[in-house]
Amino acid sequence: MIALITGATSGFGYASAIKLAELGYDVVITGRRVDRLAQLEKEIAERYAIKVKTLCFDIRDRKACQTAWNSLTADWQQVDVLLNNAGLAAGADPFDKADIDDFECMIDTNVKGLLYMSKLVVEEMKKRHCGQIINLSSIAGVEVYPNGNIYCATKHAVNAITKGMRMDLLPYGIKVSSISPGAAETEFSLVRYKGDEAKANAVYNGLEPLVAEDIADTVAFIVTRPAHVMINDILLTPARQASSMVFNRN
Ligand code: NDP
Ligand code: 8X3
Repeated sequence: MIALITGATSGFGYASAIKLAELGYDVVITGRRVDRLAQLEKEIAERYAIKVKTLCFDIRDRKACQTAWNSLTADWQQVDVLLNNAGLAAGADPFDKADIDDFECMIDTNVKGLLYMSKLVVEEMKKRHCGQIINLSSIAGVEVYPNGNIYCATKHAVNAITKGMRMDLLPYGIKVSSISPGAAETEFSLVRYKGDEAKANAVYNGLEPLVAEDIADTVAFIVTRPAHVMINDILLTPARQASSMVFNRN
């Protein structure tokens, strides 16, 4: 069994790669930070008797996705689980003040990158008439919140893509699921606020946020369902979060 995890250098992807290795999957781990890929490869190799392949590329670059995919041998291309996780929020500003470069970065990563990888992997899954795709959506794909504008739009797009894929890939026995987390403490907010630690930490003030392992556990739940069960979506929040905007902070 092989799992390909995009965005495995941090947060949900990193924890999910470890969890999938623990479940016995050989893992293909991807991201732009080569040092982090090496660190994860070492950590997995030390703990689990499975194989690891690292692919370092920018998912916004369609040719780079193709080149990375082509670098895998035919054996490694037999991916059973594709975790489309790489993504980000860039900025949290009102639409009129937000940076259009940030809009493009989010659309290119969260939507187009997910499509590039899915197209490559699906061709192989179709041949084998099986496979499972899990897309990282968000509570932001369910509810729009102020200053969330284009990030929310990308996650709404992920939900539409997930539903469309689920219908169109049904004849090929490919299951398509999504996971929609609320506030989870990873590098997400540090990236969103461009390194401003005070702003990033404030997101989780008075909450016990989700942690990456909560999402990894959700991934594990989805991939360990019996063959006749397809999880459509799992939305999970911290116990102190009831919607995108409703929190009960300490
Ligand atoms: P992190 O910032 O911790 O991890 C993001 C991962 O995405 C990194 O491995 C990063 O790798 C990768 N990535 C980002 N841009 C690119 C790119 N251009 N090319 C390749 N890889 C890229 O965040 P999370 O783990 O929290 O986020 C994972 C997913 O979950 C995202 O899609 C996010 O939108 C979603 N999500 C997060 C929530 C949260 O509160 N944390 C809640 C709901 C959804 P590298 O920088 O090495 O390229
Ligand atoms: C990340 C969670 O609420 O910041 O997708 O959009 S939120």
